[in-house]
Amino acid sequence: ANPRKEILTAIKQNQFHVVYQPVVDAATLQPGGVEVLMRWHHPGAGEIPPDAFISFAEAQKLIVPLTLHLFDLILRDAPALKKCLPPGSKLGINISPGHLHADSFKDDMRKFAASLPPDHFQIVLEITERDMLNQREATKLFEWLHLEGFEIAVDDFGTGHSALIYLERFTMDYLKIDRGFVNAIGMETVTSPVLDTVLTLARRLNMVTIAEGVETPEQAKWLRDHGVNLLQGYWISRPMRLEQLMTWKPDVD
Ligand code: G
Ligand code: G
Ligand code: G
Ligand code: MN
Ligand code: NA
Repeated sequence: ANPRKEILTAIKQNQFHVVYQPVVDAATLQPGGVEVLMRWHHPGAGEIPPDAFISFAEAQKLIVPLTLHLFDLILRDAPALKKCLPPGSKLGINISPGHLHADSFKDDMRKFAASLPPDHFQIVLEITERDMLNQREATKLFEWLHLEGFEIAVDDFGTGHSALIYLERFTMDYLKIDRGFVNAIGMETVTSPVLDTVLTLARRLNMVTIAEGVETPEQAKWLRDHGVNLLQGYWISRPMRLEQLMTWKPDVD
């Protein structure tokens, strides 16, 4: 089959769904919001990994319709999300560079935000470092996003596209520390000097830090003790379907 058509068909036939992964306060473990992650269950091929279908959609110039579909899926869930997430909850949404730089981007964001229940969610756009290469464009776009009330997170920080200079040049609200760093906690005899330095830097730049891929209580403790603000990962919760999220409670004693 024509793979381009597969994605369009999948949108029409409702083969995509979303899952939600809680992001919790490092000290209290209380949820502050969720990251929305897209899933594709193909009737023949089964689960298609998001890395694969996202980069494929990018290459086929289908990332805009796919992200608009993601927005629709979130909007469908919004009334239920409003019931289980308190006012001010963060809604983290991954935005691909192909969409960020599309002509329709601002309009798409405005429409999506206007369709959500009013004054309830704080949208956080998760953007990777490599998407900020065009400096002038990114500066203007980030200013616009902030004026419109969106927040910005640098996603996957430290995965190889890092240019520390971007952190200083752009105003971004959150730094999401890639799970590669988190994974290494406890494996080295002396603790992670690079991660320590990144955290100091983030603090100096007034960014809120989020650790991704937290899988063990030891990692959570190390991160909390080193001043990381928020935690996300399997130790707290796997990404969940809406129905599970509705009854999910942090496992605090
Ligand atoms: O969801 P997973 O758990 O496997 O994510 C794998 C990769 O796919 C991550 O880099 C994640 O950011 C990306 N991803 C998952 N859902 C979406 C989405 O809705 N939009 C974009 N652009 N990327 C997504
Ligand atoms: O690139 P991005 O950070 O958006 O992708 C988040 C990805 O990380 C998703 O694929 C999600 O399923 C995955 N993830 C979330 N928590 C954990 C974890 O604790 N361990 C691992 N290995 N992956 C995780
Ligand atoms: O769930 P598991 O048996 O892996 O938990 C090991 C320890 O970590 C237990 O003390 C459990 O209560 C704690 N734990 C696991 N997840 C959470 C969480 O999200 N919040 C808190 N406070 N403790 C947790
Ligand atoms: Mn992300
Ligand atoms: Na990430």
